[in-house]
Amino acid sequence: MNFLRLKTTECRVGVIGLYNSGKTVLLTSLINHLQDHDPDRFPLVTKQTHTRKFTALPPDADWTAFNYTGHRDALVNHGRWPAKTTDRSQFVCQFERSDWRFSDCLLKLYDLPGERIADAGMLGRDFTGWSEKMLSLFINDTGYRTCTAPFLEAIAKPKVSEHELLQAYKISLANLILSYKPLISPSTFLLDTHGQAARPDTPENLAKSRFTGADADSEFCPLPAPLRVPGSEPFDTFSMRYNGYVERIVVPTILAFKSCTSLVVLIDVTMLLAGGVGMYDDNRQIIHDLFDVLSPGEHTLFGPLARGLSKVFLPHQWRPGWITRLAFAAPKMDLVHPVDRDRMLLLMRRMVERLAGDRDGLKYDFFNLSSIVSTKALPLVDKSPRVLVGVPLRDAEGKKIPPGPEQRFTVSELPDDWPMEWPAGRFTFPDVYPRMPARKDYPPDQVNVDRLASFVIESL
Ligand SMILES: Nc1nc2c(ncn2[C@@H]2O[C@H](COP(=O)(O)OP(=O)(O)OP(=O)(O)O)[C@@H](O)[C@H]2O)c(=O)[nH]1
Ligand SMILES: [Mg+2]
Repeated sequence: MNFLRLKTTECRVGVIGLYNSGKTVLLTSLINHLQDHDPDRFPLVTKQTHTRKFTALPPDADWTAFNYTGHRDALVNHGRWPAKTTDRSQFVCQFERSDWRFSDCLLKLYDLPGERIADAGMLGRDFTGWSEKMLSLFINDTGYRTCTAPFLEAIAKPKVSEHELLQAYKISLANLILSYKPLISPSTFLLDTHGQAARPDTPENLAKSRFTGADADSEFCPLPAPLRVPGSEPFDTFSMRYNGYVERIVVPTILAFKSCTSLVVLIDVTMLLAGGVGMYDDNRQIIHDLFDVLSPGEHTLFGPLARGLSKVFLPHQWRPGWITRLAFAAPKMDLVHPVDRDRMLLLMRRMVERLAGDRDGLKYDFFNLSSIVSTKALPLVDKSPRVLVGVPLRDAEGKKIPPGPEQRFTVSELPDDWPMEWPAGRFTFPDVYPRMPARKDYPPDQVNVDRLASFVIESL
């Protein structure tokens, strides 16, 4: 350590977002750029900022290591995107920055499987509170009412068995998945505790092969008021299983993000447009639930002054933590034509700005970004379609195909504002294979990941 660098500033940055929204790819690109830093290609605040002595460290005791090497290897040597995340993980590194003269940076980055954030509404609620929340959603929203009809019919019966209830709930969850609704809770129905994700199938088969709980012996589902009588079944059993699920799965995955100093919330505008209005509504609801739980913003007990003092005088592991910086990021900008990229930012702002604006003491900003630029765009002539060039990941039927030569393909025009209603499939942004330089110390082309990093890796 340089003798002038008397202390360490610890930055804990959590990345959250729906499944497939680009969290792991973003973290992989970010780590690559910090490790093999080139200020011209990745300016941290300015092009004059140099980093040195980058060291990867082991994760904290109760965390799985973020598989940076594996993810980068998949990209470089196999031309594949990183595998889907199946468990929460952490990447820890330490480095010096030329613009932080008296402190080095201990950076902790957090990743999770996107499915788990649908369980955020369980935190701070007992089984009764969660049941009420879910049922009010199912009853009051037309999209939900349709998908969950089997369950709503089952709970309306004068006499219904535990098995019937669970079966009807599982069919309803399967209907929600097939209607592109990401609010699937308990999330183990979509991604089980062994990291196995549900595969596309009929509702009946999904109900047979998946569990609404941690495993076959701990299933539960919401119960209506007449069935929530303490001392009766299935209320007592479901309450106990629910509490066990929250303690074992939800608390360790989601509550860890509460102690982050900065949070990156990925809003995959391309996925929301492609998925339809139901997916948009659910993503907004999930972020709302997450904000209730993670409460980003300055805590009244410690104002900005106390926070500043604690950073200067306390050893880093003693400093109180809370989220003071929030970055909303729209990823996969390279799947949108350049003429629409400002609209991408605007759509994200329209969707979530109120949620952040209502919080005191929170510094927030918006970024549209490409973690790994994997397309080129053809210029737009008059009213011609928007054409990109890249290596397609799927054929016309949506089936995955091996990498081939680059091809031209069209992508949708982005609207000026979210439509009042839109079906799944009206907008399309086809997936492509990643374009990743094979040279190990040459990080991928990115757009705005540098600006995002400058914002969330906070100095004094
Ligand atoms: N073109 C392009 N596609 C991207 C980019 N980032 C992510 N993707 C696409 O999005 C997919 C999902 O990215 P991940 O980073 O694995 O998503 P995730 O949020 O970690 O998903 P879970 O692990 O399921 O929670 C990738 O397989 C790519 O197809 C990007 O910068 N450009
Ligand atoms: Mg992931």
